[in-house]
Amino acid sequence: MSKSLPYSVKDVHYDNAKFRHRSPLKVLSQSLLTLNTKRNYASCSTGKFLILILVFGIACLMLMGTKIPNDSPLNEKGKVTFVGGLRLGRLLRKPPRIPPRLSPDEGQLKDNTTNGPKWAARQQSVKEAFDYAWSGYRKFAMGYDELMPISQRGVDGLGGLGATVVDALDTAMIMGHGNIVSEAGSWVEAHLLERISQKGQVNLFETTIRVLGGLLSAYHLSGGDHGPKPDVYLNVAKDLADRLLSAFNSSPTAVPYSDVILRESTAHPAPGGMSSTAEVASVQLEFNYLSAVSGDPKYSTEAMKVLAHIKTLPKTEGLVPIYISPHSGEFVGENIRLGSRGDSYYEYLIKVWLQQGGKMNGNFTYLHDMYTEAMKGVRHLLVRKSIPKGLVFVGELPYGSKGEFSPKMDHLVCFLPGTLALGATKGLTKEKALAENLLSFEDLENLKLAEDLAKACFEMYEVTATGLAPEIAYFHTEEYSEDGLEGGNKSSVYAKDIVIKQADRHNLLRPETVESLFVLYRITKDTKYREQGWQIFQAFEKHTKVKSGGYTSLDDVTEVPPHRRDKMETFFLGETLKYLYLLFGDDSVIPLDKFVFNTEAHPLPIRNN
Ligand code: DMJ
Repeated sequence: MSKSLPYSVKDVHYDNAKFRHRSPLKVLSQSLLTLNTKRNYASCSTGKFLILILVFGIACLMLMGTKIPNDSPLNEKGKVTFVGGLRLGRLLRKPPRIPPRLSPDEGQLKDNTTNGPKWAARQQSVKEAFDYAWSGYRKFAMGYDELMPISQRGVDGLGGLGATVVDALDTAMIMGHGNIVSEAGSWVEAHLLERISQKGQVNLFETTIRVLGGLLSAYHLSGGDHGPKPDVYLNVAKDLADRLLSAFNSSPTAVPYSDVILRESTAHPAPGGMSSTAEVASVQLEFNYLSAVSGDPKYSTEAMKVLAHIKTLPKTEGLVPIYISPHSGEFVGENIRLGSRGDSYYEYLIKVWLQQGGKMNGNFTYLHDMYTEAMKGVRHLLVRKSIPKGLVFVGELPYGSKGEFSPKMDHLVCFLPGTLALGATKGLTKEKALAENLLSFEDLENLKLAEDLAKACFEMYEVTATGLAPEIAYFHTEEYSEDGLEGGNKSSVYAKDIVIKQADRHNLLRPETVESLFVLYRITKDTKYREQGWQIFQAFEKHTKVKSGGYTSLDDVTEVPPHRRDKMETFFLGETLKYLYLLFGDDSVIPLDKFVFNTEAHPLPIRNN
């Protein structure tokens, strides 16, 4: 972990005590203290006398008050209740702010075996893998979007903004890779502004989540002791976002066009005219944060119009089609799925709400409502169990809720366990959220689904010969079966439950499963998620590492040795290795109740309360 991460110096002021329960006595004494020190109300003796009488009166009430019928001091929710339904705790619970500190349970976690030498060594292996991936990229492809590790050259598949450099930058910062931070940061400083002013077409979503998100996260995390000063990242981010804004300004509705010509600051729709729902609804974390740190509201205003507009559109139990028209502003078609083109719409509903302060900020309650309804819809319409062994998976409705159910699940859907768990506990550990009575029925349902789905996602790896997941899996159900399409690992208990079609057997080094394992580990503290992550990491090491440098995508995960593709996706450095590194490390690094990760794994701080 880089010592230079300035968690406390930018724009985050944490209140670890936000949700902590306190005894009424402690609250009383703290309130009294606060009155004394902060307001000086009690500087005259009459004031002190009055406060003493008040305290005495309240204490009597607490001791003698008529309790709810069964004579128990606690009602069924564990809260003290008095005559007339008056909850004194509520009156008194205006605790003074106390300095951030770890609660006793968090303190214990720091020095128990969860961070012993085994996990430190595994984390170090991930750091070395990142170094290896970066060295390959630097050697053959520096400044290109992606490395083609087999042909040992670079390729610009994302518009030519050096996407790997920016995607990798904050991972290097989090890992404390000073040299890589210097190399990547210096490249950004020397080249990126010029590139942005010269390049042509880029996709609004991809450029926002990878490049803008990467720059903003680097701005937040950078201490400036390696690479350029943090403001360099911010200035480039502003220049880029100013051009990307044309996607919003050119559209006749609140729904932005999908493509931007950077050098002209103009925008146009994708061929076919439609935008993807996930794409237009997954730029808000980045634009909001840019507005917060630049002081210019225009970025946030434009981006949030999209979500406010989608709120007004008709949905199917909270679920939405994967296409939306920037011309009419309406959804197009009936195809509902949480895989490609649908996924991060659901992710950003809850994450934007969290970013804006969650319950503390009433302006965004609609996002939480949309999320809650959508997850109910997922549980009702999309969740099924496979046969014979009963894996819980999320399928698709290609023709809407009246059409046939498809038991197809993209690997992309594996972001969902992490999002569900995060949405349930708001980034706290499950233990803490339970102890503090913070989980609603919905939250508990979602947490359970998160754990079940994470199992299906992990088994998508376990069931193949390489130990790596295919891009898409189908699940065997009463209505759907296909023989002879197994993953190649005969010893897997779920060999019969998971069907992998020929065309879907590739692996692009995607992050979604390890992302969910990371979030679930942080929230449940169940080490099985770490062990699963380690198993996946070892499979990447074994089958995707390229001798001359870097890692590569694969054509077919069901055969050994697998036929290799020739691409190292930027998200392998931006997401996959970052989540693995965090999974094996200390929980206090990028804590989940203080940061939200954008959909490309770039952490952005949660707004101050
Ligand atoms: C990433 O670019 C993002 O996570 C996006 O939301 C979905 N796909 C890739 C990684 O698989």
